[in-house]
Amino acid sequence: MATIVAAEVFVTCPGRNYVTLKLTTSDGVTGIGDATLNGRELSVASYLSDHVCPVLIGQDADRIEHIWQYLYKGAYWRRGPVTMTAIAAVDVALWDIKGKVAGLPVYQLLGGAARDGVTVYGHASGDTVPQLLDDVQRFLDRGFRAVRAQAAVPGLERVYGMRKGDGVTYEPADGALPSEEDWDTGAYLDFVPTYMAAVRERFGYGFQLLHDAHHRLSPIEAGRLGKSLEPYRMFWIEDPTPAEDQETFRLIRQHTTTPLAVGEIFNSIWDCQYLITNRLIDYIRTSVSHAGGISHLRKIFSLAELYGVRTGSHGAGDLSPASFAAALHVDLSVPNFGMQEYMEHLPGYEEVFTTSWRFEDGLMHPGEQPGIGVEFDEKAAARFPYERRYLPVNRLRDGSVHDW
Ligand code: GCO
Ligand code: MG
Repeated sequence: MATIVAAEVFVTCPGRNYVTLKLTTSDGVTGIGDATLNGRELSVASYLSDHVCPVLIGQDADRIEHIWQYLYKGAYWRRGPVTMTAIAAVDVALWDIKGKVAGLPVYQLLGGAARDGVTVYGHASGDTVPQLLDDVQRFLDRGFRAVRAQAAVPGLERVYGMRKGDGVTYEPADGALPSEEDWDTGAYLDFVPTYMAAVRERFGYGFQLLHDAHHRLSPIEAGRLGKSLEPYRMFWIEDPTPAEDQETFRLIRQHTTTPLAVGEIFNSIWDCQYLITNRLIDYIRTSVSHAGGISHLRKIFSLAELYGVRTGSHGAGDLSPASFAAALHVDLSVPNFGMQEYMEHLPGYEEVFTTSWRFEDGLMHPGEQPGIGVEFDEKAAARFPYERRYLPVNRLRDGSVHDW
């Protein structure tokens, strides 16, 4: 039996903050898991190093499900983003170790590849419609089969989803205190259909088109957005409402056939149960690192499979490469995979993380390296100390705080 002999937490900022858990076994095998919670990184780092790492020492590293249950039930205080991100990091690190011990990539341990590759969508954005169209072109030129389109809304200063400057990667967290964005739902609802029309007019229907409403709409507004986008045959609209009141999805469903994807801020199967079992969404879009790791995500996806709901793993750049790789292993192996976000990471990550995934012809593959296929260089990480950064706060024109 190999026991866990070391559990270490690293917080590093190569371009953006990432929290990484590294476990070492008595056989000298190491595994890593992502514990990054954007804008709240240190709370998970503390949860792990102050409360989880001490109880891991001496546990049998082979018993992934047992350790998951020990951390979930044993803490008494359940669920929530901090707890579930910490448990996810342990879970992924243990799957990484199991893969290395077996000499197999994790997707093989999950049943093998159910498809040749994982369809991913890229993030196109623009301050103007012509800029957005150029950006969509850039992704299509790179071979992407699916593109998310977001454009700045005329009259609003700063809107979710816009890349800054010439950077290739969108990054919402900035500022040592929260920056501010402004919002006007009416202007947004009028504008989005005009640029989706422009995208389809220029590029046609030979690729999948997606959009993220980022929790800003009421149910009836979400119904209106979905209806107005029907001519452009969206693959999905994502997070139309904050999804706290899940019964309201019935209202959205009554008004539109545009598919719905929800779940990036959900943390457990209990957050997903109602939407899935009532068939109120088309894609469950939870993440490996915020929903309890590979073990728990697989349960969510299996529940979804029973109800004809497909998967749509969250893959923002604020989930570290360890998290993204873990998602690819799950995506490749589950029967009901739908679509994986590939936001890409801010330049700088490759100084700290070595990855083995590959992108070819619009599909991604996690690679054949044993474990999750990501290595973490802790010496390099030490060169990039933590920098406090926040996600923005969003306000309506009258100054009230709105969902971001
Ligand atoms: C997405 C997400 C992200 C989040 C980010 C917050 O669809 O990728 O909405 O852009 O805003 O993960 O940290
Ligand atoms: Mg989103």
